[in-house]
Amino acid sequence: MLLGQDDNLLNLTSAHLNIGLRGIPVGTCRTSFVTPEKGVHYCGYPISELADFLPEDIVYLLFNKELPNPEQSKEFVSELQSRGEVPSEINSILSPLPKNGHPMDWLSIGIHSLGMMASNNDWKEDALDLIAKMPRLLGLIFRYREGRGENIPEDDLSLNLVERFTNTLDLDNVDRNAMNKILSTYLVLHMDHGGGNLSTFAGKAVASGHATVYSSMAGAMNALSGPLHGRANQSCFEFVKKIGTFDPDEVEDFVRGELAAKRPVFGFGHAVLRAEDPRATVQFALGEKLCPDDEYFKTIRTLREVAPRVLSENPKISNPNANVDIASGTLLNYVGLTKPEYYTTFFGWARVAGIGAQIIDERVVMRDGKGIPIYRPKYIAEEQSLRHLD
Ligand code: HAX
Repeated sequence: MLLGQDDNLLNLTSAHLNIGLRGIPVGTCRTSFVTPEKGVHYCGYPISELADFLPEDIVYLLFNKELPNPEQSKEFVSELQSRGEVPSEINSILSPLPKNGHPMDWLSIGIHSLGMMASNNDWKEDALDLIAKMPRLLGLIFRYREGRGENIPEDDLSLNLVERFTNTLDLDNVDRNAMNKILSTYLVLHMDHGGGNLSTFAGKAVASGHATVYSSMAGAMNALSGPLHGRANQSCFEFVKKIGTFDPDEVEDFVRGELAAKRPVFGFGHAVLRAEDPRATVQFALGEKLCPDDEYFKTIRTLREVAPRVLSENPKISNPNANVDIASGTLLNYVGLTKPEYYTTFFGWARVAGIGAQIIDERVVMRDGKGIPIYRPKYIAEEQSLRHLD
């Protein structure tokens, strides 16, 4: 069945309905694209070439569509520092929130609250301000949620984004340099992933009605919090912990057991990629340098050898290789960020950059600066809803 004159041009049929818009083109994206072999590219650069950059440089890239030179990089770091102050009123909002609430719900409330206190009602100003305030907000969320609301260090605005977070968190007995390195890489790898992933799409859709960047981003974070989307990284590390061995035969038995029980083998497979995700490759290389003898790292090293072979036996599985989530939890855990329920908040922190840049593109750049109109996809009336027309 064709759906009408305009739809005819796109060869749309009823098979395209009620499938979550999968594969249906709805727009263009200026910040990133994903290819089956090399994964995500930011402004044309394959992600594998960007992994070691400072997160601030990649924010600059996503906003300006070119990498900064050393002077621009320095200036941009200072610009974000000057935007970083978080109003102290946020403390009394976060402190009474339910401690057993999911950190992603805290993050959404935190961003929304910042919007009420700090929005300038300007797309770019708000997007950059929010990026600059995220490290402190996230650090405060960790502290209040864990009952560590006393003696929080001042936000040191002379530090970079990642350092401001670890300074606020102020954990004892951790290697702060290793934590900063893992978080920097994590942020760069997760900042953007095309225009149609659920959280990015949701954020841009909310912004299309001219809600503020803060409200749009809170909506995006709610979308990201679902177990089928961003929260998969939490499940993935919980899965790795459950395996409890790095012996290849035992790991293979475990993988086969999960498949027989119709449970996913977390950390493997992808909707678009048809090779190992380069973001996984980068994190494995980092792990080999930092923590080759860590118990969980040994497990994922074995899993990386065993699972693709076992998953390949099922021809339905389009990509049996490792995805981005396989190693990130293991690395975060190794540097002292041991609670998987927080892992999606790091994902959210990173995505604020990509979603913010895409919101600006859609609001003030595209269509010769006119911006994209309010989102309004078409839904076809079902017979039931037409019943009273006759
Ligand atoms: N374990 C078990 N079954 C898997 C699988 C895996 N790792 N990967 C694919 N399959 C199954 C699918 O569930 C699907 O089964 P049905 O036909 O019964 O529905 C079939 O193989 C075909 O799937 P596909 O076309 O290869 O892949 P999809 O686009 O449907 O799914 C997923 C992609 C990532 C959701 C899937 O590979 C999966 O569930 N992986 C495990 C969970 C996981 O690691 N999630 C994190 C994803 C990270 C990410 O995308 N970041 O952006």
